[in-house]
Amino acid sequence: MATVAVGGPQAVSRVGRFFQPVAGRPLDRLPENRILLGRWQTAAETGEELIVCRRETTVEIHCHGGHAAAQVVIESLASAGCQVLPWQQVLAKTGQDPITIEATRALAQAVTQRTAAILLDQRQGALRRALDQIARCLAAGDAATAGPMLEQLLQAARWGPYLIRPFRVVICGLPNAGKSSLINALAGYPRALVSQLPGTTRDVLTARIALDGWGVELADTAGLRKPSDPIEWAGIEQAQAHGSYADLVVLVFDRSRAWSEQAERVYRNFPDALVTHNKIDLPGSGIGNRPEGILTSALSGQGIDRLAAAILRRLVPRPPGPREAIPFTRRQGELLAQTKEAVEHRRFATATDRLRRIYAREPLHADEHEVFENPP
Ligand SMILES: Nc1nc2c(ncn2[C@@H]2O[C@H](COP(=O)(O)OP(=O)(O)OP(=O)(O)O)[C@@H](O)[C@H]2O)c(=O)[nH]1
Ligand SMILES: [Mg+2]
Repeated sequence: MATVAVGGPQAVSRVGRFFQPVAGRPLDRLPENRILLGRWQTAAETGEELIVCRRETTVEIHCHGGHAAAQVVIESLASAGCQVLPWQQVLAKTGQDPITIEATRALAQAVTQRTAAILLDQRQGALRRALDQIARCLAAGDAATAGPMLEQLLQAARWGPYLIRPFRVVICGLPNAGKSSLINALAGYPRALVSQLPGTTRDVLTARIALDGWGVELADTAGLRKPSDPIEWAGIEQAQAHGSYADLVVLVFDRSRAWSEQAERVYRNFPDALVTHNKIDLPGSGIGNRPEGILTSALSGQGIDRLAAAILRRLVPRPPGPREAIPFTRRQGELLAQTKEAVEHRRFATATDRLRRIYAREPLHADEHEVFENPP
């Protein structure tokens, strides 16, 4: 669904030029706050069926969510003299407090239902309540209580970016270890190209999954070896570049092959990686001096649940509790850090000012509502 809101004294008459209610009577004679079915009639065509609802000051048009369908409605209204504004801009002018505005904006980008629920909690006051408590401590000059509360909020702020973008997990390893197969097994559908020829994956392919309600993007990479083929080499460089911006690297080794010097080198290159030994359905070549790791078979599905659980534990070691306060924009995080620093220096007036900026209803600067940034 797409929703187009039309506001202003002419809203009903402008919408009425195009909206043909099935009820037959014109829009301005139909009651407010009722869902009205009709068609969007332009000079060029009888458009699609849609729903209109008259409110006291606005008219809402709910149409098909496809870009083209919404565009027809928007363009016809523009041709009738309406000014087209993106919803973010409209939202900023509603006079709501900054957290509500930021949460509404972020909700449109929530990656999963779980992260949407967390953002909804913030919109409904979880963050505001925590800030209120801190503000009361600051008013009483109680740095001993305010300090740890601020610290806790700053810790929680690390989840903020992942409410609107997935965690990035890069799967690396030697050629033919089963990286692409493992991605397919984790995703539950064949996303990545699998073949018995080493060096099959050349570009970085990604698959989006959800682990316990957190968005996770799995990036498949070319096997890490020095090949003669320049195209493959480009893929490997990409893999390494990907590894450096990943939230987690999963290293995949072939358990049916002996632990080699090459494997050891790859392992040493990624000291923080989660290690997986794959192909456990095949006769193993012994444990050898292999590092510890999760045992999987992408083919039989053995150990895939354990791998998924291990990835989740590494990404979200302590999930936020129900209705926990989570700062979710960079602006909030920065202001909290400034508040904490001011508290540490016992500058309570500055601390109060910085804290207030996070959620004060009236913007301190005229353009403050315009400069909200999403998390990095
Ligand atoms: N027996 C067995 N075979 C597997 C397993 N995982 C992958 N394979 C096979 O190993 C071969 C290589 O698998 P891929 O998933 O393409 O391996 P890769 O690491 O992505 O390979 P490159 O992209 O070439 O680096 C394919 O023939 C797979 O079917 C497994 O757990 N058990
Ligand atoms: Mg592959």
